[in-house]
Amino acid sequence: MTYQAPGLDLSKATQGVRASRSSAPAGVISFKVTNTSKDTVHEMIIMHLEDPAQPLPYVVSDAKVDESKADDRGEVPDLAPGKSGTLTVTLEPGKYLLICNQPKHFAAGMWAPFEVTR
Ligand SMILES: [Cu+2]
Repeated sequence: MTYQAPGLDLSKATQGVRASRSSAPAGVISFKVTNTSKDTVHEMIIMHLEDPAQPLPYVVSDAKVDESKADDRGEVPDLAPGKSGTLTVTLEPGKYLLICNQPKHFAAGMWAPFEVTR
């Protein structure tokens, strides 16, 4: 996959982000996010992909996507296990990635593509 960070082997991914739908029309979009894990804090960040062919900027020493260099469009921050949160944003057409950026989680497979259509 083109979304993985350089040097990461996602074939052993142990975590994931599952979106109930993979696209939505442009405009106001609400995300309801639930952390279905039993013991781990997760979050959900919407990253707009300027160039979907390029991987997100990744800081290996932090084991995180570099949020300051990515096009962050909003997030549901730290959700305790079993908790839910909502986020309403206005998105223009394009390719996005829904990620969890707790340390090591992106590399463990916590991302899902999302498309905003016209
Ligand atoms: Cu996570």
